[in-house]
This record gives sequence, C-alpha cells and structure tokens, in this order.
Amino acid sequence: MRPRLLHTLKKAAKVQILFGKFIGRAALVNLKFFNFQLSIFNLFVPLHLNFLKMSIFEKKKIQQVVDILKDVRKIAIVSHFNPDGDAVGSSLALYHYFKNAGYEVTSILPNPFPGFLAWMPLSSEIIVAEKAKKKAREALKAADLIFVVDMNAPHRCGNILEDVLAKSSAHKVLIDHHIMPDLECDVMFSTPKTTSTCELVYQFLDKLSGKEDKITHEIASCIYVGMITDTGSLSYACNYSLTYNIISKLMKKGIDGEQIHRNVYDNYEESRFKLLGLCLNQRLTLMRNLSTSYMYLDLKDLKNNDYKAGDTEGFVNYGLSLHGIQFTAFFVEREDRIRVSFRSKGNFDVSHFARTHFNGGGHKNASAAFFYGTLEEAIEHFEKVVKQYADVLNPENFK
Ligand SMILES: [Mn+2]
Repeated sequence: MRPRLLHTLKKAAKVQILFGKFIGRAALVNLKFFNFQLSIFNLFVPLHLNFLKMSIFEKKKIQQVVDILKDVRKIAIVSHFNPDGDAVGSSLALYHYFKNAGYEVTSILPNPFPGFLAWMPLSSEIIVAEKAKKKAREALKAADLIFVVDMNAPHRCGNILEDVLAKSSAHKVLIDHHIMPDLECDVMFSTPKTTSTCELVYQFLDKLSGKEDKITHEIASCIYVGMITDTGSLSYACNYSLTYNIISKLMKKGIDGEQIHRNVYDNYEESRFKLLGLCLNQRLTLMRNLSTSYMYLDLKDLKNNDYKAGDTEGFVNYGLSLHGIQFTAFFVEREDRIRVSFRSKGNFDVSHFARTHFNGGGHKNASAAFFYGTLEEAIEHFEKVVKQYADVLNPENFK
C-alpha cells in the first residue's frame, strides 16, 4: 500500500511541476506578447504624447516585489560576464539597499570587474565566481530571491553560474535594458529605452522605498557609475529628459560627479595606454566606402603589453569617433574565442547586425558577440558581411 501511495504522490508532484512550468511558460509568452504590443503601440505614439506610455514600474509590479520581500531572507544579486560599470553599479546599489533593510545579501559576478571600479563602496564584498566557484554557486543556490541585473538570459552570467540560475526555484526579479529578455521570473522590469540598468534600479528603489527615502549617498554613487559608463559619459543612448531628472536627484544626495568621473576615467593602468596606442597606431582598418572601421588585438598584443581585465573597455568607441565613420567593430582574441564589440551612429542597428551575423546581441548602437574561430576568420567574416550593407552605409547618405 505504502509504495503505491508514494508512487501516486510522486506522480501528483510531477504533474504539479509540469503544470507550474506550463503556467510559467504561458506567463512568459504572455509577457513577451504584451511587450510586443507595447512596442507596436509606441510606434504610433507621437513624441509629445510620451506621457501616455505606461511606466514599467507599475504599482502592481512593485507590490508583487513587496509581497515577495515579506517572505524571503536571503537575497542574491547576479549580473553578466565581463561585468562593466552598469553591472557592478546596479548590483552594488541593490546590495546596499537590501543590506540596509536587514536582508542577508550576496552580490555575485561571474568574473573579475575592472580595477577602475574597485573604489566603489562595498565592491570588495562581491563574490567573483571565477575566483570562488563553490562559494558563488552555493550563495546563488541558497537564495530565496534572486535579482538578475543588466542581463537578459541565464547564459549571460557564464558557465559557472548559468545552470544554477536556470534551475533555481527561488523568486526572480529581472531589471535590465537589453532587448528580448529570456528568463522565467516573477517580476520583470525591462526596457531598452533608458541609459542603463542603473537608471532602472534608481526608479525601482525609489518606488520600492515609497515615502521613506532609502536611497543613500552610496547607492546614488553606484547608480551614477552605471549611467555614465553605459553612455560614454552621457554622450550616447541618453536623449531622455528623465535621465537628467534622475541625475539631478543623485546630485541632491550629495554625490561628487566630478570625483566619480576621475575615479572611473582617470584611473587607468599603464597597460591600457600601451594597448590603446598600439590599437590606434597599428591595428586600425578603414573601409571608407562603407563608412566603417575596425580594430583588433591578438593574444600576443595582450601578453606583450601586460593586459589586465577591463583594459580594452571602451576602445571600440575610438573607431566610431572618426569623421565619416558610422559603424565600427573591435575584435579581441581570447584563449578560446574572439570577442567582438560593435558600435554605430544613428540608425544603423548593430544589435541586429550582431544577431544576424555573429549570433550576438545588445542595443541598437552598442552590441557584442563571440566568434568561435580564429581572429583572421572573424575579421574575414566581418569584411564579407558588412558589404551586404553597402547601400545603407554608403558615405553619400551621411553628407
Ligand atoms: Mn548596461
């Protein structure tokens, strides 16, 4: 009788899990459809009617998070591989907030963040999975609630954490500005129409803390870092009035914007200078008839110049700062693959380009991908496919 009962119970549990998964999937499909509807709606909303657009921080969704927070004790925050200022900034902003609120919080990153972010408050408490594999996986496993920030799919947090995140039954909240989020979660705050995840984290925490203002000076500093690093010091992807309202609020928190700029941009390693010099001087190719440029660094270049993590951050933007260039790529050879970054001005959609030809993704004017093959093959492939855009990248179009 007993084994039979056990069998029946097991079966019932399985059916329940399957049903739960189905509901989860259905909710995701629904959400995707809703996002699609929203973007169609946006197409027809003239700029001056912008206020009609729904905020992604609706009361109902914030309430959902409030309810989840009542039930949880352990919170983990996870972000993407090769963490940048926005990944570290949004992780630490949440880390400070929930630590102050009395939760047991861990911030986990797949691999080390660049040295010029080490000054950020409590950055030393971040668990780096590449350095502490077991600790990172355990912390993620133990969480009752996981915040997924500045990334849109489990594979973005690298192979040490990906399976733990994907299999976790913890509550999940996603805050991100990449298109096409692909993660089953309880609550999703996602829009590409913002400077950065940090800007979304500000709005989220502002709504969450309500009348009590719990955004501290430290949190404000972390948020500012993501807003400036994801926009090249507020030079692209930042034509939103809301962005400057938020910066004004951060300033009122007493952040020192000038000091943060110095910390982030005047804090480079010598190796970065040498690599940049080499890039600009000997590794730049111009394809003027396609308004395109590209640069590369191979493994030897990195080794000979004592490369450190984060050294080549932002190099890709130099290729775009040239007169007459609308599209640029930057290739960096790694042990097992080639990392490619793309940047563009105006309407040329590099997210589409990265997706179509390099299986990558990102934003309209800034995207990235991995190429599995040699550096020569990656560049050859790039030179070949960019020719398909001869019409749209014709220099005559930009005169
Ligand atoms: Mn970002």
